[in-house]
Amino acid sequence: MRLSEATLAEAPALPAIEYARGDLRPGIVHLGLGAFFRAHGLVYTHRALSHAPADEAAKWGVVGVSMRSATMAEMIGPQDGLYTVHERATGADPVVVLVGCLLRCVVHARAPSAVLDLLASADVRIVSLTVTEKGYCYDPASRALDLANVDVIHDLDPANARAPRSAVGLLVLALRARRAAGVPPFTCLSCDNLPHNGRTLRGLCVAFARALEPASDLARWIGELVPFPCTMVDCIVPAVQPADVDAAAAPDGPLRGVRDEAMVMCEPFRQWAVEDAFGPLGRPPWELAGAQLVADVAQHEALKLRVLNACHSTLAYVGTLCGFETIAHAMREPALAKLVAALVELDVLPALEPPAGVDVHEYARSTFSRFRNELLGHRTEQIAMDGSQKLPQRLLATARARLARADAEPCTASAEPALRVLPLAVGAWMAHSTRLDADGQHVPVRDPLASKFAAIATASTREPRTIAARMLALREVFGDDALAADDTRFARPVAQQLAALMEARTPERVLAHV
Ligand code: CS2
Repeated sequence: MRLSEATLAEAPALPAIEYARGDLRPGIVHLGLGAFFRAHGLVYTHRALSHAPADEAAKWGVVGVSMRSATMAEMIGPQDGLYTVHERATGADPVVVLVGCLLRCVVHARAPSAVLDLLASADVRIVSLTVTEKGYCYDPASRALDLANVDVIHDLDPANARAPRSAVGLLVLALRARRAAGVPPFTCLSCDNLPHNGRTLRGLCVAFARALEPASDLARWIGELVPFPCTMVDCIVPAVQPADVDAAAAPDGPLRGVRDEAMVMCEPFRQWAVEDAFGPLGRPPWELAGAQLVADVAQHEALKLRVLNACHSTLAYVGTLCGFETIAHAMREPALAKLVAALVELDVLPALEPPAGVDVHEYARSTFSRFRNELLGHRTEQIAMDGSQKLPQRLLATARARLARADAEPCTASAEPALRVLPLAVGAWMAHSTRLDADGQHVPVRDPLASKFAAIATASTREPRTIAARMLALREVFGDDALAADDTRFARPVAQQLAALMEARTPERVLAHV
């Protein structure tokens, strides 16, 4: 039996939905309806509506938008927008959440003008995004709009004003239409793992508007009057495998014979720190679901990106080179558990200002405990994806902060190197990105810079210092400030780690090096 409105009554295992789905209006449009938002933002919204007065709840139905792929729409359409979230943790009973606030999922690439018209509707109060780092069409090092990006070029062409491809182009063209129609602007809510994600998104939209209409005041209007709150999002959400869907639908599975093709699996933990700056159109009462509405998310965000995400990426690259397929498997290896603990204690925390009242050592312990959740099967290769877009905020920001602090405190300079573990993490990313298989072919990586990695990997020389120098020369990742040129404290230690990892050749010897 497939999950749908019609079968709900016959699905006793599923929890009841506490609000009237039929009354929901599309108050939120979400761009990038992937597993993460289904497990995170939609669960917060679902739980908030479950506790809100009926008239308030009715304002906050959600329409999901897949920018290109039809997969999500094909999964969620026959289910009338219904899907389940399966929270799993080692040693805990599984918890199933039936989410009812998703109204439908549309495929933007199939009907961009219909999505533009939807965003122009006065019902729409918030447009949220999880389009992943590469979906912002920016330079990862500077976070400036990439005007050479093919989708940006396409969307700036007036002939394509009704068919934007990029999220930034869609937002600006929709805001322009609302302004022309006298409809107040929606709030743009980034829920991606970017530093200062709201400010970054505002800067991208202003830059796009300035390029679109250099002579008008559209860019000023967007910069001054459109709300772009920052958020910090946290929940570990592995990709769902077909076997997970089968197991959940089994007669003795958590859905007792009901099949949910759009299910997501995640850990029980989730955190959402949201800058409470939404303008007159308001927001759902997410605090009723445990979200933290704060004045400034910067320290929450820095802690999460530089502790949790930095350790995730380190385990992804070092763990893959050591032959571990999942984060939990990697964390079972004492040397790797010690490695990430040392990264946090020696490199990250000395250069981090944590949120007031947060015990950063407990935060790290809790993070590592979450990583050990064997029931998630969170694959190292999934996290290794798009490293060029992730490294700047996860590892390089810590390198810059640590070296700046060392420069500011020369009198306390110790004999120990300023960066103790971080060069190995960056070297492992370089080794993972430029691997060759037994036939001397570049091992493909999923990254916007994959072709550049392949060119570096297959160039005439495999001399580690040359590979390191060419990777460090990637301005999109390392920018053009002093970091990549800091030979003594950064470039040379990274190259030395890369050389050791390349020399190791086998997972066992990589582990021995770590
Ligand atoms: C992961 C994140 O895939 C990745 O890059 O590090 O998706 C991570 O699982 C989340 O940020 C956890 O909140």
